[in-house]
Amino acid sequence: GKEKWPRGEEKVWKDCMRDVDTDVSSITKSFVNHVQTSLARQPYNLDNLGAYQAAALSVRDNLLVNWNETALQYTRKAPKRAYYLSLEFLMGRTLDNALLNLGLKDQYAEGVKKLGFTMEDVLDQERDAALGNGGLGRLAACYLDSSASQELPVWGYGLRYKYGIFQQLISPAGEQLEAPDPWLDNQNPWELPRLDVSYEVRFYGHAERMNDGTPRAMWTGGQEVLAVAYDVMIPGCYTKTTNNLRLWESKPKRGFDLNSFNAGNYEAAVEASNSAAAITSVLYPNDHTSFGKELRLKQQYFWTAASLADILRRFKNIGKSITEFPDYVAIQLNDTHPTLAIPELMRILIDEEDLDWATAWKIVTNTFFYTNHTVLPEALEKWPVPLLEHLLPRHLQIIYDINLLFLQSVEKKYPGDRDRLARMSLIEEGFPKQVRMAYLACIGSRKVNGVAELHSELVKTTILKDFVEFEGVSKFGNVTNGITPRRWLDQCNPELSALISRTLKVDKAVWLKELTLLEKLLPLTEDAAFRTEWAGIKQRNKERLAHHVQTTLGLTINTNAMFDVQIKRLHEYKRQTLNILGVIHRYLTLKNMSAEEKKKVNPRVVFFAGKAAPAYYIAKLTIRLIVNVARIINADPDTKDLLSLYFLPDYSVSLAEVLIPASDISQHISTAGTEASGTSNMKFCLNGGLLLGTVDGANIEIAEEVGESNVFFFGHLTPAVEDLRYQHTYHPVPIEEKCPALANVLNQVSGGLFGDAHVYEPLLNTIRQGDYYLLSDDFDSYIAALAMVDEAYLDQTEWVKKSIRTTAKMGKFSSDRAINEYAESYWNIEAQRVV
Ligand code: F55
Repeated sequence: GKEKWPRGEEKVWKDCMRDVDTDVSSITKSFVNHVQTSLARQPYNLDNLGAYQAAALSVRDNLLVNWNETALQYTRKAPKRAYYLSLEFLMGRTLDNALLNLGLKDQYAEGVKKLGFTMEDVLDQERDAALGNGGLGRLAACYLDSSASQELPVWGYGLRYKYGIFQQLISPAGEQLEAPDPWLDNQNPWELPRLDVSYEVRFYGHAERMNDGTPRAMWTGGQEVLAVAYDVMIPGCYTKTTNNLRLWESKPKRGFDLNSFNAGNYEAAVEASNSAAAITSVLYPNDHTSFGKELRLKQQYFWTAASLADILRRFKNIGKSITEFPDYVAIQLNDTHPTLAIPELMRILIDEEDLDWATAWKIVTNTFFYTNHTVLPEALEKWPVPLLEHLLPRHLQIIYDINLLFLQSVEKKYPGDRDRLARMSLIEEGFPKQVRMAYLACIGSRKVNGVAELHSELVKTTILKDFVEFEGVSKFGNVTNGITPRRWLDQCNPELSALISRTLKVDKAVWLKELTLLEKLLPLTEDAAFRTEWAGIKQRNKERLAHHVQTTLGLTINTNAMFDVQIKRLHEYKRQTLNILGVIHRYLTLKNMSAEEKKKVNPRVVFFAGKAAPAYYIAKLTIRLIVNVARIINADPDTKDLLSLYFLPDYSVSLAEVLIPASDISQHISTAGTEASGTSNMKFCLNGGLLLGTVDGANIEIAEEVGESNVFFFGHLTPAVEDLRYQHTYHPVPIEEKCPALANVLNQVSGGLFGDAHVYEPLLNTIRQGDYYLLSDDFDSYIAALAMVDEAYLDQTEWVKKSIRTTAKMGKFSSDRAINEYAESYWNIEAQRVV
């Protein structure tokens, strides 16, 4: 570097600067050092948790070395950077991932062993960082891994929730219970508190326009809350690049209000301080519903305001004119949750930077990019105007101004089209009026994208149709989701990863970053010895899962069965109910079989896992039904060797890492047109599991890659859905007539075969009446598809070939491909080599 050392003797500094520890003896030294000093513990009574903490602290030191060099490089070169704003980052565990990305796993394993521990036990001590609900949050985590691995200058911004997604317990009756997730309780070695990096964020108060011919206003009064930064290191795979995820914590501006305290109003004083801390206390556990709660809106503004202030401060340090902001900064909005960043940047540019409206709007609309993750109407965020007016009066003014100018331009293009104006207005009429956040995100962004081809088409033809017509189709694109092969193959399936490296004779440092190289596995489908190795790994992964279930739940699982897995958030559109009704159908069929017939049946073990939003009654009933069906089926001597069923509680990233490599077949069976993409479908396929699914989301692109003969598709297609729903409403046909097999299953549940007959009526009625998600339309073809899976599984040679082909064709679904598409076609940023 050209910089002068700030003080002292340069040589002394330089001699003392450390690099990454790579040899076993430096590793054990650093480990023991942390035991002695950071942890202040005695070696003789160090337990696994202590060993994890020492290992983590020593790995963290290595990450920080790289992290500092990366930051220095970005500051020196001042390249254009991208920021990923997401209310959720579902990171899971860090230690294993960091060791693999640093290429130090073997060295640490050896070091830890010398000190009397096993790597497995040590890794198992770590709690998941579960700051997300599901796919949207995990996607953000995969994208951070890929950004660092591709050496792209990308930072994440989110909230440091004190409690992540709730812990799920299952009561004896089979009900979901929720407990808090105090993930920070035993210290978090992966974050660096930056108590010096903080911003004040205002709420409430009043906004007064200046009336001086400028668009400016003054926003004063109200509550001021402090945002404090915590930085999480994001190591790239086999690169020095280590990016940053900055999470904000809220705290009161002053400890508590001394005036109230002295006046004897202790409660009021503490209350103000509590209300500041409350902002980042808990992740909202709802996926696919927007609840309109004030605290949630506070979270959204708190986080967008702090992040933008931080981004602007960094931009100002490079000394460019504010009009060049979009040349240095791209901001990706992960769904509409950070949409307030749009009026917030307008507020800063106008009220603080004194720009005129047009200049400010041009900057804003060249800075932001918006990703939509769903077309389900109940998931589209809307905020009541009175709530916004109360909490963020200045932002409401700006939103109204944006709307006015926007509608004027619409009126100009379509004179007199009142319906269109009402449809496109940012404000939905009603009591109360509401702000349509997806529309605001759309008009305030440079580009808008969906997350799989079909979904992106649906965005253009349904929720944003008018906007496509008005703004032109080129603003609307697709970036098909991806997953990181580091966590979702190398980390979760080390045996398969090793087999691939050995077979391709390519180091994993290469193919993990160039995943299309997996295609070279294709010829090996014809190699019997390779197939045997492949099948052996799947078998051992099934045994690993069985062992996990045995030790955590005390249940014994038949590992000679086909493993059939559906793991995802519980939701009617994902149709776990279709799956459980299919299981019941199989059970009833088995009960009616002769001993002779049963001999031809291949045993099957069905796994479910997933959380339901705490207020989602029907989804919770589905869990209850699954648990109670499992209770009956697993205890039935007539069938238990051929069919068993498990609901694994408290689904998490770490549990997924054990389940996914063990799956023979996984289910992705949403009603066509409802699952934007899905990402676990990609994870299963990457691990050689076959896919049973509907023609929806990324399933379609997976089938395009592996060939339709290697997936099991069923069900109606998207264009039929609207029609079928119309039929349900205006020409309903009783289930008995339409689908006798389903009617029979429903009647068995109603009749009490699985206990508590009355309990399930509301769930069964969603199918009998309306059947919005079309279970009765797809049931017969679903059962037929399950039979085809059974049939295919009988020919193990052909099955293993399909499995190898599936893995070989997953290259497209690396999140490296996805993040490079964002970098090139959206953000216009370039890789930065850190040496
Ligand atoms: C969370 C909070 C709200 Cl308010 C709304 C939605 C969510 C959420 O978790 N959404 C979500 O996970 N969406 C999923 O995103 C994935 C990544 O793009 C898709 O693969 C998946 O299809 C979609 O449902």
